[in-house]
Amino acid sequence: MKGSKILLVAVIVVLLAAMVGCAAPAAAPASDSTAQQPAADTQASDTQAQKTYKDLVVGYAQLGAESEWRTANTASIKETADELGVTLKFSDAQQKQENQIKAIRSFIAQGVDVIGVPPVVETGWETVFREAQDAGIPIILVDRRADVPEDLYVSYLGSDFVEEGRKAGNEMNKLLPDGGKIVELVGTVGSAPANDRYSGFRETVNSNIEILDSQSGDFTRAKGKEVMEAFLKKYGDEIQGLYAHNDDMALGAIQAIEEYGLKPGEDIKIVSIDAVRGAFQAMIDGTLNVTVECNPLLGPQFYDLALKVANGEEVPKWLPSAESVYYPDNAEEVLPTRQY
Ligand code: GZL
Repeated sequence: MKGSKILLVAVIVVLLAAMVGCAAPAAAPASDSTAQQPAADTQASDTQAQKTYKDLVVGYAQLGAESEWRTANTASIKETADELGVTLKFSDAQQKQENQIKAIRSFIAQGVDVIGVPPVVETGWETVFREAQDAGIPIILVDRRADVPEDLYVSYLGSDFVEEGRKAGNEMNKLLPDGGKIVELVGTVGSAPANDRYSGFRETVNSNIEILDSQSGDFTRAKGKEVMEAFLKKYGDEIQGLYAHNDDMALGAIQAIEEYGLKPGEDIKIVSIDAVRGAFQAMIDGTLNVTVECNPLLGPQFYDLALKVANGEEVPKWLPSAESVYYPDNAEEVLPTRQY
């Protein structure tokens, strides 16, 4: 009798507990590590793991301020961070790799979520990129590639420089259909854009176009002028064309050609790359014949990538920029629309 009474009381207690909803979730056996947490807790932990732009901290190790292109790239990175509410730690390496490496180490020490870097040259990055990997901080290559194992960076956001070189070669062929002799102003020695624009151009330029000389102007206007002065001193009016790896060097060379007494854009046909505002003005002035676009406004795409990476989402290994080619015939109409 007594036993059945106890059983009856136990049944009533369980039924009462179930009715007032206070039954605790079934405790998982200690050994079962995959036990489902209550829905509410699971949702809470997922939400806590997901970052938003406002709690994203990014380090950007900018390479320098050597060109109009770089100035526009820096503006895009900084302005977009402000618009999105991202905490940006920014450094300018004055085109020195050791300064970029120092900046990356500083970002690692500060424990940023993601590091963005446009490597000034292709080589010499494996050690510091591995330090970032060991610290669990993903690297996004922006603008320029680095010659490192693919597992050391999560994605590359930037142009196809080889294709830009191919486009430049095709444009030079159109400007010198019967062939001719040209000189080349190369970008920063060892940089991905210089290496790739050099090789891409040679894939498409016609064999009746002879490259008399090829020297680096380090992507700057001043150096571009200086090297063009030396070319003119050595080859004079033998030069019929110039291939410049960026508009800043082309604009410096235009100054040198005018000071020498020849007409840039007429006596010497000029093909350049970037499509900065200064290039459009030169095409309006008739001193530049064509510019191949290379887009520096990478801020929005960069932070979209950075947030996805910080939240552990899959991203493409390469996100190529969409780019065009611009000519004098509509330069006046297009110039007001250009953002850089
Ligand atoms: C290309 C970029 C180059 C530009 C130059 O993506 O790295 O560096 O073409 C700039 O103007 O200095």
